[in-house]
Amino acid sequence: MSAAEQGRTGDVDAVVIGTGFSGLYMLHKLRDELGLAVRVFEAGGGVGGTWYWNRYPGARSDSDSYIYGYMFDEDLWRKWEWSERYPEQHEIRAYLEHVAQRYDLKKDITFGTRVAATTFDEDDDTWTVTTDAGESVRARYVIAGVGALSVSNTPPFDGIDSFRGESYHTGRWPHEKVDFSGKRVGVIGTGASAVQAVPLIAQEASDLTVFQRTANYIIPANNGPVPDEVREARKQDYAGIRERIRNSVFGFELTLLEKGALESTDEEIDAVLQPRWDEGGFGIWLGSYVDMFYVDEANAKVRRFLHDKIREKVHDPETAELLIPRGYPFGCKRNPLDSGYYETFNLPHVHLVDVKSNPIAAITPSGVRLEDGTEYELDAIVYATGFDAMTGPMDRIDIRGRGGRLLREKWAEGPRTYLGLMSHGYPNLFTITGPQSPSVLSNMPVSIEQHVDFIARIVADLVERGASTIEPTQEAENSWVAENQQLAEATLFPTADTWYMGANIPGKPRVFLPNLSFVGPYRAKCDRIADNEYEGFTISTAREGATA
Ligand code: N01
Repeated sequence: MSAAEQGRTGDVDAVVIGTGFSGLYMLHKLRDELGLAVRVFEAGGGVGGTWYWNRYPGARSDSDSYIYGYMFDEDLWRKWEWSERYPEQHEIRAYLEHVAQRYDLKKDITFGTRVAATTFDEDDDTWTVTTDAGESVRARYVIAGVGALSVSNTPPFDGIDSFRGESYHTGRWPHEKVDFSGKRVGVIGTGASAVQAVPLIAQEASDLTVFQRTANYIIPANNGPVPDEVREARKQDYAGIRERIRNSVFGFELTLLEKGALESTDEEIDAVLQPRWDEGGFGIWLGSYVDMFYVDEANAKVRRFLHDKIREKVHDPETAELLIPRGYPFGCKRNPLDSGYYETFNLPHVHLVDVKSNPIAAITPSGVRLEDGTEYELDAIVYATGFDAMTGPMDRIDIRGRGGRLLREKWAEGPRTYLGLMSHGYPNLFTITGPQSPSVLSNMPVSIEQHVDFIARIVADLVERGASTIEPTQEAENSWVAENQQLAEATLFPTADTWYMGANIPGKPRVFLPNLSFVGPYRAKCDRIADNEYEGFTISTAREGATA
């Protein structure tokens, strides 16, 4: 019997959920490198995950394209050409389609099918995965590549179904082009999706009203074609780039400064931030002052620079003041990158409405009504209202582990995991870039590759040993949960109402969802744990019980 065949039970060895960056690479790794039988279920009609659903105007990644892709295959990385500094949605979809074809992945993917439930059978250490089409598949391993931002959030506004015009959510955009020409459009929300969509919607709409609850710190993207010599130099530096992003803080080629903002004069700060502002991208956020994440006084020094920039860009002083974020620190709410967002508010047909001081009371048949009774007549409403982040995609699956315990009940007060990878009581169930891993605080493809490689290493080791399950101990999980919160509480992140904190969903527990160990150190920690006989995990062989 081959190593791959040892300890197999079930219809397949592994079920993978989702075909975004995570699921596609996981399938390739388990099937083509480990020789396992794998089934993949995908709710969408094609590959792409997040990029399959988020088709709103302007949708593109905020990571530079040369590092927004897989780096496990040098030939794939070298040969794929991105057209601009940041890849647009349709190009990312084309890239993932190309990946699916290159590794012949589609034959093992069932599209248009959502995993509804998965239940662990303690008698034979397998999971039974059930789909919304009524199919059941038994597998030893289940790997959730369900994405961090895949459950869209539409606030339960009164009267929402009464609206007679068109309604859209950025995270569930139609496949055909939506034409806003000559229409009065309302956009609710001012997060990264709205910031990308608003300038383009404004080009078509006859009248655009943006309903803003919280102003965001928005940094220029500075998108455009990448000069040939820069592209060529990067092509020559595959190994260097790969090494640097794998060992970086956030998965980018950005390094935080040693000298803090607190020790710097305003002139010195301007001299540091201005080139980063001109360069565009996340340099101001993830490649400047580390103390701004920990000390509000340091953060205020960076905020001063950013507030001045908004006043420079927006002509109407009242609108500029409304667009200036207040009451929370820069960098602790995901700051969007902009391609003309602020300038859009200089157009006569674009209006900004503050729905913090005067919240939306209801959606009416003809538009939006605020609490003070003001009505906005609209032909279309765009809900750019975000996602039930990180835990939402796991919560909507009926996941039952040992003793039939529902994962969403176990996580009712916030996620409980070890390494953001597994949860005690749910053997052989892995989450790729799940809650309590660096995930959304990094350039996602880098963290996805690390998790997929790590999961594949674990599975290969289990197969090699003839082991049937791996599961974190209760103690290891408790310490990871505690460490996760301690790391967050040392920073200013918990002081902002963000989806990082679950604060965007009414009733969701206020817990910091990602992990602040940082990309390089987290990778090293995972490797050390595996080298150290999977410290914090219990590995069992079938019928014999615990062995390690
Ligand atoms: O969602 P969001 P998003 N009444 O949650 C507002 C990633 N992403 O889709 O801030 C009125 O950021 C809400 O207000 P507030 C990226 O990680 C990546 O824009 O909660 N308003 C907010 O303004 C990003 O962070 C890219 O006060 C309400 C907005 O809706 C994440 O996805 C591109 C409201 C939601 O903003 C989510 O971004 C796009 C209410 N009841 C997105 N409820 C890339 O570059 C909510 N809002 C890869």
